[in-house]
Amino acid sequence: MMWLPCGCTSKYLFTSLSRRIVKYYHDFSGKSSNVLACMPEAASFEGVWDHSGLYEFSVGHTDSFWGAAARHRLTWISPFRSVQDCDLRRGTIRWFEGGKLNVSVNCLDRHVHTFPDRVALIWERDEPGTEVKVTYRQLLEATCRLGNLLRRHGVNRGDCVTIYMPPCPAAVVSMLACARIGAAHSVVFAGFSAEALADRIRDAQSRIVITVNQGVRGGKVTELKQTVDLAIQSCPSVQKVFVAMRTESPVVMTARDIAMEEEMQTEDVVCEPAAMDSEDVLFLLYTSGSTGKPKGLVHTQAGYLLYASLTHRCVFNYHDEDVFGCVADIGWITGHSYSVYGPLANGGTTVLFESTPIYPDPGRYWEMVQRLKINQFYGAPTAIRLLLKYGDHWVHKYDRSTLKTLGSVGEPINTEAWEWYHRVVGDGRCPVVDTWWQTETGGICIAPRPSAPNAEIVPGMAMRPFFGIRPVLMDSEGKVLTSNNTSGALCIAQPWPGMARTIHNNHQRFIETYCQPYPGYFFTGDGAYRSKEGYYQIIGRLDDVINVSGHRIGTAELEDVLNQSPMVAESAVIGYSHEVKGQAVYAFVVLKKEVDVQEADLVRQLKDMVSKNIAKYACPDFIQCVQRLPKTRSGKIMRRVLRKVVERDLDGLGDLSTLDNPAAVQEVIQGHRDLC
Ligand code: 6R9
Repeated sequence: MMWLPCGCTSKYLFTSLSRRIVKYYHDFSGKSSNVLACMPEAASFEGVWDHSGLYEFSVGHTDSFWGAAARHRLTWISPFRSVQDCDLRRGTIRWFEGGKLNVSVNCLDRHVHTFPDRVALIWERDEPGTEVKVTYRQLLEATCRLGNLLRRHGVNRGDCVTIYMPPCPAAVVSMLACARIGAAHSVVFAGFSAEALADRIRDAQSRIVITVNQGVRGGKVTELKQTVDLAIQSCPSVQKVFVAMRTESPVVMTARDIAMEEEMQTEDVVCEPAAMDSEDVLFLLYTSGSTGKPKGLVHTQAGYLLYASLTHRCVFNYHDEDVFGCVADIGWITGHSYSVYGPLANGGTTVLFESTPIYPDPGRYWEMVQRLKINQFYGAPTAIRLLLKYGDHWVHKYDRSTLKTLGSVGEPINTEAWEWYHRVVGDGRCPVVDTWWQTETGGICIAPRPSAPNAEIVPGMAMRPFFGIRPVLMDSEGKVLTSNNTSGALCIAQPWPGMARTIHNNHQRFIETYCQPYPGYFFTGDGAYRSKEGYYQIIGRLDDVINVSGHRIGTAELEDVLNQSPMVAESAVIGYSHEVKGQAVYAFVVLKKEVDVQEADLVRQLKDMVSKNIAKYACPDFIQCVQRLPKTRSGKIMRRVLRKVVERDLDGLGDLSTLDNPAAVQEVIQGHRDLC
């Protein structure tokens, strides 16, 4: 293969490329494969009669396609003048300019008019059987109350509110209340440390942070309010902390803190929605890149919402009154687009999952599917791999007959996990949709069935581009690869409404990361394979980003933390393939000369530092002390060599001629043998 992605070493991927291709056909909808089923507005497109026709139309007549979709799917305060004004070379992306709308009105008010008592949210709390249902009417009322409260505390249009909360209705209310009054939100995953939270609050310059007293997950309580207190010691911008109560445990409240639910009670249930421009900011979401600090990707109002809503409807074949179960945390883009914005824009019923796949036992997901009558289940391969180890009986115990579609996201799904998901969880009856996308793309870009319910599905492949998405593969010289059965760097050739607009406070970095590597194209950072049939399979990252259980971690970010230890002179971090997590972190550290420390103490201290500065999931599984790191003559660490050593592929070490210190490699090999 020409493109060997440096971040991706998963053995699963390479086996899946060469495996026997099995095709599955389903007719699960019971309806016809009428392409208009998920997109009635396409009736006005001349000459479109099937899925591929609609796809061709969407990429060839972009303005007509997205213009019709935007008029049909969104409720506008005033209509847009132009569909798009984009230039990928310059990194300027604008959709639906001149249009005004309010995202919370699109997610709430318009549904309250038609079905006020439909359940919008099912909060699946940590203890099974204690779920809480929230109707559209209730959600709108709470959103209005909080919108008014935020306004009363001086939050203005354009401000950015940081939300540090686990999945719960109060978190969704917080997101929608921001949208209601025109403030942007930045949801920070509640597993992040105080340091990581502080970095994000400072970057966003938030005056308000919203949190809960405590989090509850997997039977354990975490002190989230305390983490916020610690974080904001280094965040001078923060003036107020709103505290919602997840548990009954009181927390210390200072003059700066506001008891959120109590104060909301005194607010009006009507809150005038702000008339937002299509391109005003809806939210920032921080994600790791290959260099420097995490970047705050910016998503705007109309394009993002439209894209989240159409993908949710088509990719999962979501129908009115279905119960949609996305188990991602709202701190990630999957939670934003498919627990909150997509389903709510579609008037759907969406599950907010607070627990873990194995709490109180490995039957949790399927017991929940039975109890909540979930129709679409959307989860991560890492959880599937974990659960299949516990055996089929945990699945068989529960009735899963309501399931219609099974989704996968976050990382490549290996064949074994795919087969198990399909055969055991879905009883061989439900299509498995492997959905490829990113924080940057806003919504799903490649998935097996963008609309046609009977299309064939190849296991472990994301397969087909969604409407409006034109994927291309590039060779190492930056030329477009036109043939099939080839791999290359995955780019997208034309803008789409859901794509991120910029990096908060750093448009230059946006241009350098996404627009400059292949001028005129959006570079995804991933490598992909295109099969003989023209289907796409994602191989993994081409940059120094590690994907641990579907969470992105930059190697530079981790090295930065390790290098802060007074004992460490320098470090190099790589990802290696891991049976359950997909990838895991392996760190090499060079200690300072005078340091004398027991290895076990060192490892404990460094792991503590990573948990404190980033999050627990980012901790290295192995830390190896070395005298020196293999480097090129120009001083660059040869991570490729380190990766091969960890993968025990000593024959694949490749060209070592540029190596400055050949003895370093032998030493690394010996140390690795001793450690593992
Ligand atoms: C949605 C999300 C994005 C990165 C992406 C890629 C990996 C996501 C995938 C997948 C293979 C899939 N990724 N989905 N790899 N198959 N179906 O996960 O966003 O957290 O930004 O991560 O995740 O490497 O570039 P995000």
